[in-house]
Amino acid sequence: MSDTMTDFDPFADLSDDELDAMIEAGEFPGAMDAPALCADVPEGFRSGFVALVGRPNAGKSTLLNACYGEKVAITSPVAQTTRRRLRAVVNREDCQLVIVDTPGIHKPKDGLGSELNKSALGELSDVDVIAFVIDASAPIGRGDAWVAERVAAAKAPKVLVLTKADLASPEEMLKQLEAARALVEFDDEIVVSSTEGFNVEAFVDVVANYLPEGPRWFPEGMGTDEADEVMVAEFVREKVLRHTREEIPHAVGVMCDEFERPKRDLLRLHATVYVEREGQKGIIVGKGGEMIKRIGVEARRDLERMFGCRVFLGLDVKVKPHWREDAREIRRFGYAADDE
Ligand SMILES: Nc1nc2c(ncn2[C@@H]2O[C@H](COP(=O)(O)OP(=O)(O)OP(=O)(O)O)[C@@H](O)[C@H]2O)c(=O)[nH]1
Ligand SMILES: [Mg+2]
Repeated sequence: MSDTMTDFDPFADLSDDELDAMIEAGEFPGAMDAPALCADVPEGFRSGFVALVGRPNAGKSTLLNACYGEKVAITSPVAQTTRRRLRAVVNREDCQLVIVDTPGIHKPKDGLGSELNKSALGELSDVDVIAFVIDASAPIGRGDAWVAERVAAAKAPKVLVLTKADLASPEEMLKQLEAARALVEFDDEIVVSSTEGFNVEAFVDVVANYLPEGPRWFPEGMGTDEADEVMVAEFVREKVLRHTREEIPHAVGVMCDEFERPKRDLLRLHATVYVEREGQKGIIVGKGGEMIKRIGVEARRDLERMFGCRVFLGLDVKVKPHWREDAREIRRFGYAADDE
């Protein structure tokens, strides 16, 4: 029997009469509880959900991308880059991980910040394994301790992931490991560098050890749970984060308001970049529109790679005062925790 899900039919050996008899006797399982189509996996196969949690900027989304093998989560040096939970299905021969990237957990300063925290903390009780991601190159401080308190209260096994190993010396790493071990009682630990590809596969293996044995729940081509329109908005927002600083990255919200495929190999997209003040709009538009043009070119490049076709991307910049304090606006942008 093959180990792919596509040609596995658990009822193939039954005659029509036998199938009818099963249905009459109520023994024929429904679609949801049928032996999973992907049940034909090697013995000892493990599968389940793994949450990446940690302080903002720890390197969670970069680790998700490294495991997935393609960029699906946006990343930047700005804290609170991730505003929505993102699930990506990572397939290996002996396991299937649904890796859940979460917003950095922090002391919230506004309505948006509270939603981001809620979204991340909500995952702690919903997953099979918690990977607590800590930056090896930044001192462990109150921020990590705050996350640690929440992680400690969760029941799932906990794996310490010390990342950005390429930025720390072996001595610094050892000190950091010691400090991290004091935060929570971990079941396991691993040092990785997502940008260098160091120990990424080892991370997958370590985490998989703590997953229950089970089938491949999702088809291998499953990808992520994010809608295409959201991906467009997020990739545009990433470019804004990478080219602006101080308060601007935090004041930006992006919405994709047009997603059309006039031809098979062409996408016509439009997104609006919202900021809170006129001055911020001026910076994002830039002198003679230079900045917004650059944002558009870079976002288009990523989107063409992701969707595998040509992309026309139109962008507008608009002002929406105080949207970060407005629960309705936060929800409209898709940044509300219970909206996910
Ligand atoms: N040198 C190095 N840089 C890394 C590594 N992992 C992440 N980074 C960088 O660290 C910054 C933050 O990474 P993200 O993955 O966006 O961090 P995050 O934890 O998802 O942050 P939030 O979404 O804000 O919570 C980015 O500039 C990354 O390029 C690594 O292993 N090595
Ligand atoms: Mg992130």
